[in-house]
Amino acid sequence: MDNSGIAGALEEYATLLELKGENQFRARAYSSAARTIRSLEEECSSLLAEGRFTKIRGIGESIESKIKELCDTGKLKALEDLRAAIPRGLLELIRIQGLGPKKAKVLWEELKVQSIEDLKKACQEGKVAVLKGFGEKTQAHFLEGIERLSTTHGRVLLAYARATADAFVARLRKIKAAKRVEIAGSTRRGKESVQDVDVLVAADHAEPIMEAVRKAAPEVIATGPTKTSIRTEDGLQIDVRVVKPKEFGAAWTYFTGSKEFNIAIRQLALEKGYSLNEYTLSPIAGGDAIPCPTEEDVFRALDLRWVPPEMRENAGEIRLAQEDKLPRLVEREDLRGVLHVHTTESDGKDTLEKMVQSAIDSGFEFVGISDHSKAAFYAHGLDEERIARQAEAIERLRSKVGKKIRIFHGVEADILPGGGVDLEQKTLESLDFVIASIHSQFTMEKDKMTKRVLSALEHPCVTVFGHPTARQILGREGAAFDWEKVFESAKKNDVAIEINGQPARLDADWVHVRRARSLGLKLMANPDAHGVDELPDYTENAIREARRGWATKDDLVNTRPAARFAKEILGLTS
Ligand code: DGT
Ligand code: CA
Ligand code: ZN
Repeated sequence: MDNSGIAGALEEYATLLELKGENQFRARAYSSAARTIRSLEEECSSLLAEGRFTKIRGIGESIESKIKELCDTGKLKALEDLRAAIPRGLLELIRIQGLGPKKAKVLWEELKVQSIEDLKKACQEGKVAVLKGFGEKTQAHFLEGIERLSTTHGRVLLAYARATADAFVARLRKIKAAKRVEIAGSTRRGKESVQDVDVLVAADHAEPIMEAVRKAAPEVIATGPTKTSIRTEDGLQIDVRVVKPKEFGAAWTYFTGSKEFNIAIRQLALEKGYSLNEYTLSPIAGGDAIPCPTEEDVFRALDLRWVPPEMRENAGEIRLAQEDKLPRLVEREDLRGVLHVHTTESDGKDTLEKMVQSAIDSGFEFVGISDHSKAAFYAHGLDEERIARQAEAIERLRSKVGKKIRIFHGVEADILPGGGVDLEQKTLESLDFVIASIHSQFTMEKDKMTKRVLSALEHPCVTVFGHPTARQILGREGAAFDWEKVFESAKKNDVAIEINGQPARLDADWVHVRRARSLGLKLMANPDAHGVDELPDYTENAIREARRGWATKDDLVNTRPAARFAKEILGLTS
């Protein structure tokens, strides 16, 4: 048995020991031995043969004898005994976030829970909440965790992957041997959900990087001379590869993908007499590989303009790069302001004053406040009277902030299931803008849903169609309606299509952004922030999705200066 097989067996043994309720230190000794073995340069068998094993820290005689058994026979009796004694389902259970071996053991003993199905049932019957040390909150978390496992197949939201990836990359950048550390893969392309994070390192010597990566991780999935895969505390897989500095550009292009993009440019390379693989670009006729320390080196050799990662989907961008006709994608700095900001009046976490201050801190010239309307009762939505009072509060704040920022007062009104928008006409007319969004009955039949949406877009007060698909990434499918009819109506009625930056929304999605843009519709990137911590990040998310949809500065209406925005988009006279 090779090292990775041995490490895997020891890891499983450690988990099963814990599930059995063995001394924690004993269990930990096995999982730490597993980690050590994964990082070994030599095979266990040769270390054993030369009697050098016990010199390795953390591996005592009893662990050594188990390693020997695995090496010699490919099996471990003690492990097989444990497997027979402990239900397999418990190993599944601990894949749920926040559910470790200790809790799994209690669930098994107290409630006879042996599988995820059992746990789900026990939670639904409220049996978990009453267990000592569990409680309502834990029970709810378990249900959420089960839901996630079953619907996401291990994918996570981009924003979540990015946060983990950024922190990890910042750590690696501190290593002296690392000349360059960058994120690649779907995370770099800004895909809405991510399976695993790919990180690329340029270094002359890989080993110090690999060692640091192994040490940084609570779990090493696999490790070799130039590639190590780890799992972070929150369950995300990160693949780290080390390449030589002169290979970095070719490797970064390759591991950024997408796969479809790679296949297309490899074909292009062939036509130009090159072979392009993971690490190198070399002439087919023979001779040395062309050094490609940067991506530009690769693109230049192929007579291509450098393609922004968000566009690399082989969806027409390569032709544009050949013809030097790539759109100049919008950037965060192009934005002059955002609408769609909630406050504590409805379901926001921060006050009006704080949210406006956050917009000022983000460097915006204008901000639009839009709390929920009354139909969103679960979000403490505002009725006509409360909106009038909010108008007074905003007026007071305006005189306080003066020229620092222009504050628009709007609302995020529900598109009612029967058509039309929530709130009386008079109230809607009194506001600077109205975002119309679907917040209920998402699964209406297509014809009905189309009518419902059109009725809102035709309303004279509606300025923006908020999170149009109403999807929840990795959760709920988008609403079904006739997009072409909806786009036609948005154009006719001069309604902007929102690109909502909430991590689970990114809505409109890039496919519909591209279509809207090609039809010449107005687009608007909004954070849909419910707190000051969300405003900057969610704005970035919206911009990234806009870029995936090829949007330029001119496509987004909130790149206009405040006065022009007020006049041209909101129709305000002063
Ligand atoms: P993910 O992880 O499913 O969210 O998506 P990616 O795009 O990160 O995919 P991943 O991690 O499997 O691979 C990273 C990149 O490596 C991918 O974007 C392109 C490249 N790649 C992977 N497999 C292949 C392949 O079979 N052919 C080619 N040409 N490139 C590949
Ligand atoms: Ca990946
Ligand atoms: Zn909403």
